[in-house]
Amino acid sequence: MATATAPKIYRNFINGEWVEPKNGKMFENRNPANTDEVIGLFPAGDQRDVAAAVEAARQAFRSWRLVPAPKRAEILFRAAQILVARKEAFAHDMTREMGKILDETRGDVQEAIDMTYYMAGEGRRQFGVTAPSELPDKFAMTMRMPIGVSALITPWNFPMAIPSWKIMPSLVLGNTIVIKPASDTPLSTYHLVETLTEAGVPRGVLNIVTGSGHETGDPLIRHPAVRLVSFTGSTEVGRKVSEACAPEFKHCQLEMGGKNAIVVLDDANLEIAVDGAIWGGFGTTGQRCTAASRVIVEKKAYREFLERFVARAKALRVGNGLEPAAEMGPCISQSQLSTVMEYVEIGKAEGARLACGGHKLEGGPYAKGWFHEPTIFADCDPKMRVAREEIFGPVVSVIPADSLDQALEIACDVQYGLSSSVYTRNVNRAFRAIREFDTGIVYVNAPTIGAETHLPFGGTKFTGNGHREAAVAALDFYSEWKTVYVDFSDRLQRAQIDTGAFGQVGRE
Ligand code: UN1
Repeated sequence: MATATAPKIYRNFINGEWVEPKNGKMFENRNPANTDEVIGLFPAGDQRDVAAAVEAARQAFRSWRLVPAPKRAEILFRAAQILVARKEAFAHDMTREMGKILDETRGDVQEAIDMTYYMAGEGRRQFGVTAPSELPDKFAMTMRMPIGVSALITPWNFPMAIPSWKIMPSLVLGNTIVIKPASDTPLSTYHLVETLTEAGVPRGVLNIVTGSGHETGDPLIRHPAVRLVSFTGSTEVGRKVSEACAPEFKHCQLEMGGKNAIVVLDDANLEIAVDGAIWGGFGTTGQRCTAASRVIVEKKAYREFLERFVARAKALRVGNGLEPAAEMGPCISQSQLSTVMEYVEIGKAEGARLACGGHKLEGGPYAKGWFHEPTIFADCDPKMRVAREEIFGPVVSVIPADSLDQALEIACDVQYGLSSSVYTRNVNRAFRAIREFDTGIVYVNAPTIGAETHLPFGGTKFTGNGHREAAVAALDFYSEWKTVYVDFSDRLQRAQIDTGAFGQVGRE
């Protein structure tokens, strides 16, 4: 396919230098709204590039870990300021490579700004605890230690925000990094790495390597010098990452799939429930792990909710995300569009009622992109595959429920547990839902998307492996606690055994 100008060539960033991959191979990054447009050529590296990047990070760790955390944080502050200044340009580039509309890519860059400022603040807040020892003239305290080289594997749906969730806590705690961004959206991660480098991150501390999961991601997480792996992506790949980390007990944090539900109760304000279902289901073309891909509606509200929801979905303007009128962009790739189309067929075959959409968009402004109509399946049975499996596209399944209890049971009866939502004006029912939802994030009267950076992010069951990103929670993943006892008694004192001058309280 033709392009007007020669595409820009990007390189890996290893040990402070922009370098070509050892094998000289490159891959294309194309605009999913207009596949004639090549955003750039990026290195299709292999394990040799990975090895060089890990070695740079290993060397750099020796000095970076000794830089005082408040000084590391100052670099993050500067980086956040640069991101603010370049927000519009970075958002524009992100829409070109990822497809989501400009409002959303501005939000993605803003989320990176928020996380960078937040973690910069943490540089002066790496508090441990001090505690009295049970023995006299003895003191105890805890402090955070960096872990070493961290390998970060990031997805294409939040190409700057999610890398920032992982890079910022890792850096401020004194770890060094090799990041491998998704091949569909490497440019936004480049922008972030460049920004941090400009802000003063020393050579070798932050390295970026692009390429396929097989050729670069896999050797990266398996490299013996990597001590920590953070991965966001599918549950299927997450399991492999987990298995690869297990033999060497690498710290491993996984953020995986979702099948998030909005529960609309009879007493809900239906207008805001519909607003929420539209934004939660079709925002980012449904390509969020937090997407509201199910809406469970109590029976008295069912007909009216569905009617309004379908009318709004039909009216959504699909188009190139750079156009101000567009409300929903394309799918990220041909294969993602094919997955969506396959699920439409699956839904129809299993008897879900196609209430709107169901086709890919063709011709005119859609001719060169991976566009699909906003699609709603109505009257779904919770056992249907479209109501249980993550589709990661603009497809929402609406499921009727007889009662609050049944709605909550349906909501929890999937393998994932990321986000959930309830629309109600009854405080008792809201608190019952908050308690019963088996997810890491719960919203009341708001959709399942929209997490903020100063609160923990993550999910239960097949969504995660017990860790949380963002907020103070991230600090616990990117550091180890060191517990320190200082005995200034000038004699041997035995914990649990020597009771000393303080008697026998509570002992036989
Ligand atoms: C994701 O979909 O992987 O809460 C992340 C949200 C965003 C982050 C989504 N702040 O929807």
